[in-house]
Amino acid sequence: MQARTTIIGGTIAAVILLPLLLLFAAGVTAGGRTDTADGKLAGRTDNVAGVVAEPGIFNIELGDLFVKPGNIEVEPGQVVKLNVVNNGSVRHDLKLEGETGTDMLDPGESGTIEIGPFDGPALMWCTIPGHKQAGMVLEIAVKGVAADNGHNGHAAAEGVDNAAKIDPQATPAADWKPFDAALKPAPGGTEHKITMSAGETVLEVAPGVTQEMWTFNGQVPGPILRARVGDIITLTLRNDGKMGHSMDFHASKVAWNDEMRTINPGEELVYQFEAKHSGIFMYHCGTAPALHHIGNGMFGAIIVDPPNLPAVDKEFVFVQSEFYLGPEGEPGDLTKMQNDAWDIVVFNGYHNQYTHAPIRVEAHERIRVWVLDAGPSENSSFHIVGTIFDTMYKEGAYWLQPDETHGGAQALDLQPAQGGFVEFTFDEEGLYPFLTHKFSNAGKGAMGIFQAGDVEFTGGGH
Ligand SMILES: [Cu+2]
Repeated sequence: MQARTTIIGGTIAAVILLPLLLLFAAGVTAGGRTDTADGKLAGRTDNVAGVVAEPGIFNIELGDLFVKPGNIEVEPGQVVKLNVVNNGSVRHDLKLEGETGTDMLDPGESGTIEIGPFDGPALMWCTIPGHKQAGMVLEIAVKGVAADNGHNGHAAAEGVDNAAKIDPQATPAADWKPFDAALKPAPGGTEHKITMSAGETVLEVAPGVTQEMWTFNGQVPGPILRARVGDIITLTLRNDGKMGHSMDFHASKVAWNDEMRTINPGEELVYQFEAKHSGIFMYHCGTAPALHHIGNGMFGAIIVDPPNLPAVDKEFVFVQSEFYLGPEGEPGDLTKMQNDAWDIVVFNGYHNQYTHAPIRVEAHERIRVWVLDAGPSENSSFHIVGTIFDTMYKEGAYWLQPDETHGGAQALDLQPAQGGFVEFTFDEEGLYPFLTHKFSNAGKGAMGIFQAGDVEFTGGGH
């Protein structure tokens, strides 16, 4: 009987959780666009989602992340009524050409709108960023009017590359400040109260190129946190943005449906955990499509020091990520994210950041560099030209420490959401480039320079 109970429990859990998990992963699938056949079928057989008997009235269901039916056909010149219900677990709306339509609907909420008349095809979509690209689109066709006459604008827009462009020769403005890679020791005490603000912030990602990044505390990466094994972290996350956001600390062991839940604009949650394991851990927003939120900058690192971590002269942290540029000043492109088509790869959120602002150290200093690969989808092979790592720590374990074998490591290899550190010295004064040794990415902005000693730096290293 015990076994049977367990199986039933598991089945129930699967039934409840599967839709939620699909939502969590929705960013990596082609999206939930309901096809024509499904829409028509729903219209004939289903009074919840589809066409009801009365002419000009349509029942439309919004879900995570779909609109059902995905298309309707209206009479020419007809004003139609849409009864829209949000059956999803996060907020959605449905607006004609993204402008007029329903209010933002909470889960379970519904609204009725009148739109039209139409003389040609039109599109409605959910205006929560990323949801349209994930498939939350309602296509409106007009009887007797060809669907493919260009009024639509949809297919045309997809074919145009209006993404912001990187100029590899450009240099930052005089008032530009690099992300400070220097790492401070963990703060004293064993309890750390942290407040973070989730939101959207237009940031420069390369000289003269800005994107609307989705951020923790308005920066990419988010704040670098540091603690010791056994410390208690209490985060208050406030959503100051215009869409739902959430937090997922990889350094924590907590229930996904509680601490990691999405909060709406204006809401707060408290996320408390004990740092039970050491390492450098990613944190990120997990709100659907998580790919879009991470790919658009909502990540950071928390370092939990291994016990007895030796003192060094200098410590730095680099968070590697890829960006998928949208139009200037707008969010990153979810379709590119789904296709692994990144435009730039960066350390600490800025194209070639530390070639523009080399990191000053001294020869013979012992240096520790922590590296996190935040992805969302690309690996890192962290290498420094001109030195060898005598210590390498990756994903909670030492891979290499100095001993009589004189072992040396040349690259710290990381997959997305993995991290570690390396230790080394520079034996001569001079310049030491660092990069991901996946060279195509080094050429896309994942490069920087250590300047050891008082040497002249003329810039660029070309
Ligand atoms: Cu988010």
